[in-house]
Amino acid sequence: MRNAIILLPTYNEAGSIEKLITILSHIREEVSSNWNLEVLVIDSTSPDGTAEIVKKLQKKYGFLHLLMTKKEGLGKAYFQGFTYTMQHLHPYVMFEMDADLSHDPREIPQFLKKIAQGADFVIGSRYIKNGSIPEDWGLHRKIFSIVGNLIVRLGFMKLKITEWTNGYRAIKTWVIQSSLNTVKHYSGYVFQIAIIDQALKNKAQIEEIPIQFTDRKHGVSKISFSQYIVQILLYIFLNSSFIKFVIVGGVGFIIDFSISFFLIEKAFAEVWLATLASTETAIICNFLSNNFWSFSYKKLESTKKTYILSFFKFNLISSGSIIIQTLGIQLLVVMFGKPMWYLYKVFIILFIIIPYSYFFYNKVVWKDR
Ligand SMILES: Nc1nc2c(ncn2[C@@H]2O[C@H](COP(=O)(O)OP(=O)(O)O)[C@@H](O)[C@H]2O)c(=O)[nH]1
Ligand SMILES: [Mg+2]
Repeated sequence: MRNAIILLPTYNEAGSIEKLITILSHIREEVSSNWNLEVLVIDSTSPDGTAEIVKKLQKKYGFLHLLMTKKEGLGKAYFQGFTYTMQHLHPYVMFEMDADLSHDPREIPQFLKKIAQGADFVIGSRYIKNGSIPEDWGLHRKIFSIVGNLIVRLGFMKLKITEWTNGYRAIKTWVIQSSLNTVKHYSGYVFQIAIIDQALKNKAQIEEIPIQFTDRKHGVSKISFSQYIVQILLYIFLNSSFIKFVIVGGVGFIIDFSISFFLIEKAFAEVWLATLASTETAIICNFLSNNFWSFSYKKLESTKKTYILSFFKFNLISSGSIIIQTLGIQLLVVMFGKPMWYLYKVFIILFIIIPYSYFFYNKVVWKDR
């Protein structure tokens, strides 16, 4: 029988913890033919006596564990909870779950079903079909949550994952193990985003199921999205291979342009020769920067053969983008006239060249293994 451990971080959840644990005891029965479900409450010494309630319940429920921590935020509490669970409770899968009843425990069996079917990481999403956020949320809270998740999706160019910030998830132990050293440096929503990002980089199979998020009836929220917005943007900027790829492309353009300019204007080289030299230099720079920076987590095997072959493919993809750009811009000039050529160029780069190159780099050169 495999162990599934539900981690419940609490800070002042005296109003909901007993009800939640009672429901969890029923869920434990419900899934007992396949899973041994246990619960770990990670309480950051709540002044409202949450831990006392848990201690009282422990007399009744043998599956209930309690870890006391200092008040150092949600990320730290989860880090300590994961570490404790792996040391003492032999988990096969660990759940992140809020203790304020915003996350409906009756959805747990669906998470477990996905895990049993082979997923490594199941995200409870409010933003896929049949998922929901509370209707009575204020407009600013709705916007923060929706736009926030959209920014993360686009920032990482991982459009399939719709939910990055909400902490209702089932994660296999190996996934946590392989990312804990990195994610422990983050807090709040950034911690939640970092876990998904690291899991993707470690090639975990991630799936989403719809959840209905309900507002807490007791107590108050301790984290606000706006508080973390700058850290979230910073995390994306420093960790998204898509953003790095865009930066590399931009630098490549500057290199290409500068060399051409120098050779043509100062060294009086033939235009075609200068163009050949500058584009190929930019391609080499891009290839190396992408390999060692943008896609460093899946960088090429360092054998001569792999390098030469991949570099050849990279050149082909780059030549493709030159052809697309040339033909595209000519087509638009014929259709709409010449004066706006620079707008066409920007448009083609943003909406055709960037998606095209990113797609083929990921599918042909730096393949997800
Ligand atoms: N142990 C611990 N739990 C926390 C801390 N901050 C928040 N939590 C818990 O994390 C869960 C989500 O927090 P909540 O304030 O409801 O955030 P929201 O749902 O995003 O508004 C709840 O169960 C909180 O009690 C903390 O510093 N330590
Ligand atoms: Mg909450």
